[in-house]
Amino acid sequence: MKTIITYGTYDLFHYGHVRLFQRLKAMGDKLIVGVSTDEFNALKGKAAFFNYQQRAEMVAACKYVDVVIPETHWQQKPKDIVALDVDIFGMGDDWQGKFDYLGTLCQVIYLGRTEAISTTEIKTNLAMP
Ligand code: C2G
Repeated sequence: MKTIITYGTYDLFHYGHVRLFQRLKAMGDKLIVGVSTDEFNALKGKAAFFNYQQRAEMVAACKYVDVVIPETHWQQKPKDIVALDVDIFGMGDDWQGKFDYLGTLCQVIYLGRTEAISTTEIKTNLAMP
């Protein structure tokens, strides 16, 4: 059983997130997704449109996702990796290099972001007159 983990806010859940989950799940058997709580989002300087429960519900409904856990602080990743017996930690490559320190605990990979879609772009486009 190969277990993969990733973390994020996933506000205005979109196909860029889905394609990340699709590629991560294809690397193993079980995909765990840490969804940032509203409190942690505030620490990240992000204000999500949907609250944690709503974002977690949408991520959990994705067919590539097996388990959803709350992401409450930056330092939980090593504990999660050990406690959940994670083999691969994966993120989009806007995080390239930022989590290499986890390489002592599991394989660390960064996947190409899906072009031309982001929560910020959605919000900007919707706000345009
Ligand atoms: N992503 C992607 N393609 C996009 C948009 C996002 O692959 N077009 C990926 C990002 O690279 C990230 C994940 O989707 O791996 C979630 O992105 P966000 O919801 O923006 O999460 P972020 O603010 O990057 O928080 O501890 C890690 C943080 O919680 C990550």
